[in-house]
Amino acid sequence: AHSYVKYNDWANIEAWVSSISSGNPALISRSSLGKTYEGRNMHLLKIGKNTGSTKPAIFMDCGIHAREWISPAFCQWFVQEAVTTYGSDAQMTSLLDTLDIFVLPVFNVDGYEYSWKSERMWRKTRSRNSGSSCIGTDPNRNFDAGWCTVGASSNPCSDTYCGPSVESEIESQNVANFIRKNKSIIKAYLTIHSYSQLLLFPYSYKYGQAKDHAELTSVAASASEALRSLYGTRYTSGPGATTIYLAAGGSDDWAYDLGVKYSFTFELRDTGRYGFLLPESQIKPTCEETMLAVKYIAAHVQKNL
Ligand code: 0X9
Ligand code: ZN
Ligand code: ZN
Repeated sequence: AHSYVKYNDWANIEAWVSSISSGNPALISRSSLGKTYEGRNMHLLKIGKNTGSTKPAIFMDCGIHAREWISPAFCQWFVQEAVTTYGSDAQMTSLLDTLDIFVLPVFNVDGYEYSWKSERMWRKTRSRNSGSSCIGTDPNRNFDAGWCTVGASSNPCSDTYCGPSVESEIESQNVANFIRKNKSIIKAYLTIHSYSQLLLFPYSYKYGQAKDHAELTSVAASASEALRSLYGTRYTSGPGATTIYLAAGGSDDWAYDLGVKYSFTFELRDTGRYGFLLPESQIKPTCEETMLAVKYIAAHVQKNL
């Protein structure tokens, strides 16, 4: 059965998508971005008060990388927190009255399922590679942002394989197509990973500063401070290239260069003690503290509409 304080497999997440949507028809509508390589549905939830007209929006995805289980757990937590605090929490209410938040609970569904059923440390998609017996592409090296120039591999057996071409993965295509189509309303792009306790913004494919560097630096620092205020968890924030490493083809850089100014990558808990195997006892505190950072960013977006 589904639980917010446990890691949920894909069957439980799909059941949750249905129940949370049907249980909150005034705030949630569901759709699909399309199918994955293996034919699973990329369920998308839109959370927001229906105003009868098109609202500006924030797009957030979780589970680009299969083994980062805390990430989908956060997307589920976020949706639940949004619907249960709407009407009582002034900030959440105002947010959902003004903005729609698109949540993709699991981006790399095939990989996620594989990490449950076969190989816990799987990262990539599950697509076949011609001329190789190695499986999968790193979806976060597959976007059109300096594609495969740096910090990515052209070897299909590598965990950071960039794929045979830009957006070769159907999952990347589905996400990129949706964001391109809704480019005029999407004001922020948030992508949730683990681990390392970082809040990153463009660029990662080059050392050059983003034109919004000053604003992004200050938003990321304040969001990290908000996160830390709950349990003292320390985050480092900064451009990807100088904060972790140069790595091209990421969704954050791609969204930013498309024109989505507020583009952030979260690397959730921890800093390596458990790494990807973060104990379930940390799901609740991790999600609660991350809510504060996401809400800070969302409030900043709202203020700057
Ligand atoms: O390397 C990544 O894709 C991310 N780290 S992870 O350990 N979750 O794999 C960081 C992504 C930062 N952004 C870009 N490289 N564009
Ligand atoms: Zn990741
Ligand atoms: Zn809460």
